[in-house]
Amino acid sequence: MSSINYNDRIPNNVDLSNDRRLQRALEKWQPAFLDWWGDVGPQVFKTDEIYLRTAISTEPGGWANFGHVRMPDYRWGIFLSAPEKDRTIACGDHAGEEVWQSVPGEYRNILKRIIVVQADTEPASVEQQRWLASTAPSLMDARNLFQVNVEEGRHLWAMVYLLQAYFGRDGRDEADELLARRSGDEDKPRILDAFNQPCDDWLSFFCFTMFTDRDGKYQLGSLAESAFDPLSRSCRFMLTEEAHHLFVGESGLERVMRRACQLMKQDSNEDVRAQGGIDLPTIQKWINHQYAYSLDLFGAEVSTNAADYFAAGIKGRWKEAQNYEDNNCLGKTRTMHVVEDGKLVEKSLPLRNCMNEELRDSYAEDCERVVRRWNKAVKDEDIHDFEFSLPSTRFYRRQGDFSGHHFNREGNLIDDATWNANVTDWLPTDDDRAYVKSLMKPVHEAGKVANWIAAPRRGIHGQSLEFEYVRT
Ligand code: BYC
Repeated sequence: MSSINYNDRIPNNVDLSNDRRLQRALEKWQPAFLDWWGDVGPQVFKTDEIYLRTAISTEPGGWANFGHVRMPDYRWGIFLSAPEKDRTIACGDHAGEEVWQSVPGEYRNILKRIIVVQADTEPASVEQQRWLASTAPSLMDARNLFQVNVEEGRHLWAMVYLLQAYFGRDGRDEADELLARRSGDEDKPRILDAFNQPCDDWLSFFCFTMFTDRDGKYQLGSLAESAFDPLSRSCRFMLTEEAHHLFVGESGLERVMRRACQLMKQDSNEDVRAQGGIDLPTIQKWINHQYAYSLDLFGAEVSTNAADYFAAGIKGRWKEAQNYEDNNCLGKTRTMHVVEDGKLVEKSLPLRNCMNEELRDSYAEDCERVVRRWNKAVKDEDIHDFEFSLPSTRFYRRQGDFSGHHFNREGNLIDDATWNANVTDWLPTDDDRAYVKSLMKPVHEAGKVANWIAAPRRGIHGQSLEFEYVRT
């Protein structure tokens, strides 16, 4: 099951050639996908050879092959992790029962909805990032961007396979719609807010891969616990690819931070901007912004949808089967902050209704771990009077229970006047954005790196920084 058939027009390990109907449907979708890629995928180095990894197996270790590929020739395929023997449902009312190999009628709509939402984010992010390579700070960074993009394309394939294989005509229609919506489009936007925001500077890209791709990690992790086994197996393999995306974000931001520290020391007034870098407080503002947008992607704090998904066994918590003893949670409660009569108060609520918040907690802890690593890097660079921190999960939210109110970075409820007096210290201003944009000049020469970012410590797959990551 784990070996991939590369002779098929669509590489796969799902025995596609034995399901002629599905194969035909996917082969019909394939040229539409390639047209979409040409229209709104990467618009720079479009047909040059990029040093990319391609999945060739789903075995842990040795699953990827590295080589130069023109992006339109990338072999996007359908790969599911090997089935887990005797896997049972991880959570909810059916916990312990055998997992589903087909879609139960009563859960068809919610499963389809979740798969469509997940699927929609994948092409959206490619669209958001389509011009970024024109200002890449190095060719290795351009290559990393393209690696992320082709794999988001493959994740779209993973979800489109599920839609077409398990949801009949509806699924085929949804697959077409996924290529029709556009990030930021007024009439046909992408489904979730964070995927309609522009991503047109590299600080935003690194924040996106650090924080928004990390939401992806947690959502995929929660779907990897799903009772619908083909969804679980798709997500398990997607998570393998996702790890590199998070590395791109975390290490990219760390390089911008290190460079800021180095430039601080070079300037007699510690003025990083005077030296053409991005100062630490500006980086913190970008972090505040993207973290808040990414927290929104977990849904409302108190959600009957989330309770229903958990009860059905469709979404679990992070590592549900491994980390939690009580996988039913009926009758359990948790304390949540809610705004009542203009005050922030604690309230005890049924745990099943708080499942979005449970997942958001796991995500926030993971982000905190990265912030600790960044602060260590700042100290390593001999700067001792600045520390990065994450704002409260209530800060600057536009979805969920806190979206109608203002909170400061510590999570205290504040009035409009206090918000207005401080917002320029907390979030990027137009001037900050214009400044960061002014630094976005391409460095498209092998081995060179822009002034505002430190060189990476290592190249990709054992190659040096001088390696020809993009062959024009
Ligand atoms: N924007 O009860 P709630 C990734 C809507 S990223 C707009 O909380 P639910 C990636 C919601 O639809 C991971 N609308 O809803 C990263 C609902 O509307 P309806 C993507 C929002 O269903 C980087 C209403 O508000 N994967 O992979 O519990 C690059 C009530 O909310 C938003 C998934 O998201 C929002 N942010 O929670 C590439 C997993 N939030 O139905 C890729 C699949 C909520 O009442 N999705 N709403 O009209 C889900 O599990 C859930 O749909 C959500 C929402 C967690 C997103």
